Amino acid sequence: MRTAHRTCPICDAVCGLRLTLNDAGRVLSVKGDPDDPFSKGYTCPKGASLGRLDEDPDRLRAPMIREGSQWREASWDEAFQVVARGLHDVIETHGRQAVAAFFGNPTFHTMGGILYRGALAQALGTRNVFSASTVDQMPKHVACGFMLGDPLAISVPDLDRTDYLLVLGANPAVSHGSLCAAPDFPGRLKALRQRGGKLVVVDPRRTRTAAMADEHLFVRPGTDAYLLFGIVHTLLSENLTLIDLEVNGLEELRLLAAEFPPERVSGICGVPAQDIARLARELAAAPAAAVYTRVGTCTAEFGTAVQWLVDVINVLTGNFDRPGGVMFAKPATLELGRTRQPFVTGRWHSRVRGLPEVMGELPVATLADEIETPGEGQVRALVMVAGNPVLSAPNGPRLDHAFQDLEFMVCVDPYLNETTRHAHVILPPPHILQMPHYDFLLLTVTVRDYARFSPQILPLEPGRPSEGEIMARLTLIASGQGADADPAMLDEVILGELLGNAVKTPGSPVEGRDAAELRAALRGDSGVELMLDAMLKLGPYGLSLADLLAEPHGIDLGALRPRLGELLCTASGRVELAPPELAHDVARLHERAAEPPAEFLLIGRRQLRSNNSWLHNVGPLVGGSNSCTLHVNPADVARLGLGEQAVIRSAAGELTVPVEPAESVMPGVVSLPHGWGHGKGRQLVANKHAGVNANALTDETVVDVLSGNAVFNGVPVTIHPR
Ligand SMILES: Nc1nc2c(c(=O)[nH]1)N[C@H]1C(S)=C(S)[C@@H](COP(=O)(O)OP(=O)(O)OC[C@H]3O[C@@H](n4cnc5c(=O)[nH]c(N)nc54)[C@H](O)[C@@H]3O)O[C@H]1N2
Ligand SMILES: Nc1nc2c(c(=O)[nH]1)N[C@H]1C(S)=C(S)[C@@H](COP(=O)(O)OP(=O)(O)OC[C@H]3O[C@@H](n4cnc5c(=O)[nH]c(N)nc54)[C@H](O)[C@@H]3O)O[C@H]1N2
Ligand code: SF4
Ligand SMILES: [Mo]
Repeated sequence: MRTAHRTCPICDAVCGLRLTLNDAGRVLSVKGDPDDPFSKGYTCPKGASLGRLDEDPDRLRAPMIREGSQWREASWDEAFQVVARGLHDVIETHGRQAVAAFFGNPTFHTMGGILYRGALAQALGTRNVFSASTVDQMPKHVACGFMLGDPLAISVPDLDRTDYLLVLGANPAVSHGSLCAAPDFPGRLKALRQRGGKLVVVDPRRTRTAAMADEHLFVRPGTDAYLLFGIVHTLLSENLTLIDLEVNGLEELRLLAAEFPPERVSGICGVPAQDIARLARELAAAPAAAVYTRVGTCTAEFGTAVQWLVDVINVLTGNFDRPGGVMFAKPATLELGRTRQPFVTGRWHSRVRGLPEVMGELPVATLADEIETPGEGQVRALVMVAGNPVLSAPNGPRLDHAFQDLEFMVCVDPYLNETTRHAHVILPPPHILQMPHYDFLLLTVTVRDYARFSPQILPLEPGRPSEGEIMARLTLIASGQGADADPAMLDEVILGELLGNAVKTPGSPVEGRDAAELRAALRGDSGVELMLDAMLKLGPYGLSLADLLAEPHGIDLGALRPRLGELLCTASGRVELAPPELAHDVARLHERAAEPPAEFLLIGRRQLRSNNSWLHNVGPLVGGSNSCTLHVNPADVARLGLGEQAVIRSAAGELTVPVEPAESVMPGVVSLPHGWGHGKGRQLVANKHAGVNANALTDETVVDVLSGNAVFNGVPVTIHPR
């Protein structure tokens, strides 16, 4: 028996785990790590199942090659040869734009995924880069980009010190938080109330988070921007603002908000006018308050407008970049990707629908168009890393169909599932316990500054590449260096660039030093660890990998401190309250307000034991409350005469679903969880609990215009008895 420690890689909460293993390396138990200064022993049913998940017999052990409908295991050398040939043939015949890449959500939860994603996309040399960002948080980036100049400057609510938290479109009691890393989010919410603070939840469902709150308000799906404008209107018209930052655009904002008094927006969003005005007054009066919003409003038609107005309110009430309000984490690693160039979108456009590029990528909502539409630049090959868009992207069934037409597809994925079944080659990453772990992304959105590294717990089998090596070899193939090129070569290029830039950067801790000497001093057992060591040494705390190894439970770097001055990089040097792009988008709000509302609106729902599409193959995590049912308000069940099943139709498709009457969902709204619709892959347990694909109903032709983000909430549907 031995004990090992590791950060859970599944969701954004970064919980520390304590595992016991037997001598053969089998996991006997998984508990929260009580010595982790950030998560303090907290864990959830998914973290506790990490051993079961990792030992899943359906996890692929060797690369898989498909010939026609036949799959066979192959050696790594053969698999990379086939990838090299497949990509080469498409690039030779059709050029580099004919190759697309998709990076799914787990890419951002592994070291290999995050560290090589940029290099792989660059080596492919295509503009057809897609990621889970445009089915998730792209509106947040766009709003931060226009307001602060930096799309990565994402603030988090200062959960442990706030006196008033307004949550819209997030259910952290179930999701455990998103773009806000706060282990034991539910406990932190309880603590807020225990210290006399107030929690208000705005959601079309009475969620678990709403049940913990002082107050819950139903809002009509997709209308939060109106509600928030009503709050802004009240703050400005009642002179409740307390702006303590240099801002621009206050007068433009005042003009825009003048059109949205609470009395008007109330009829659109369904929240009583007096409640809207009261929320504004309470936010202004609280000693410290924060407004927090996530997936429920990002994946909606006015996603970017909502993210903007949330931060406008945080600024107007004097709660931006201050303790108890919303603040910015200061991660231990060098902050990459901060170019300090003015934020722009639309540097290129998608070929078929002309949708603007945002942060170097195009919207997933148009991937099927790019594959199906003939012409110069048609996508004919796909490199898919850690994604299952057949279940997770809008109109997934259309993608399911489109993938059949690809001349070549390679997936980096542990499973043969609904998406990877279309691949010609699947390259499986190692077991989770064979991977070292550091949360480059999530540690930039923590509610306390914190760092923790988890070394690999079990060794790799001889000849088995790490996820980083798989990504490096794909990158080398994409750049034309062939299937046999040494991944260490790429690591040296990346490290050389990192250090080379740092020694030339004024103010860097290594300014003027010799890059080769710095390289020689790096320590780590693999490329990803060397990169981590470098980024820690270039980071603001002067830490190293050795320092993190010496503290296996993680290091608390303290409560968040104000740091907007370091991040703000708008051309004006001020926080932009009414950036022209966002002000312009307000016209869309006026247009939509004039349209008659749909009879039913579909929204999503996350389930405690799920994580998007990929945990349904673990026995203890499926069944019972974790089933794919349509929540319908009992009044609507009675009015429509629904029985056990209903037929639900949208502009995109139709499904027959089991009905679960639920008081928690507001009348006129129905809720279906995503990530289900299994049955076509090799996942025995998931196939027995198949459910239906919610994204057969979501419409890929509708996006949040500024960000290109998919719309999963507020989808007009009709419901019929079956
Ligand atoms: N209707 C609706 N649709 C939604 C949402 C919604 O709320 N409603 N939410 C959206 C959101 S927020 C997101 S983030 C997306 C997620 O959508 P995707 O990014 O497509 O992610 P998943 O569906 O979770 O699929 C993850 C894939 O990664 C594989 N995988 C798991 N671990 C690893 C690993 O360590 N390495 C590699 N290489 N692969 C791994 C899994 O087997 C699976 O195939 O779904 C979106 N889709
Ligand atoms: N258990 C579990 N945890 C997860 C995941 C999972 O699949 N399962 N996925 C992970 C991922 S990838 C992410 S991005 C995060 C997301 O984490 P959260 O952002 O907390 O996502 P949800 O739990 O989907 O909460 C969204 C809420 O928005 C509500 N909503 C829907 N439409 C609207 C609207 O128009 N207005 C308002 N105000 N509310 C609306 C929904 O009812 C729901 O309660 O969760 C992560 N954690
Ligand atoms: S809350 Fe998230 S990070 Fe924590 S144990 Fe559960 S799945 Fe893992
Ligand atoms: Mo997500």
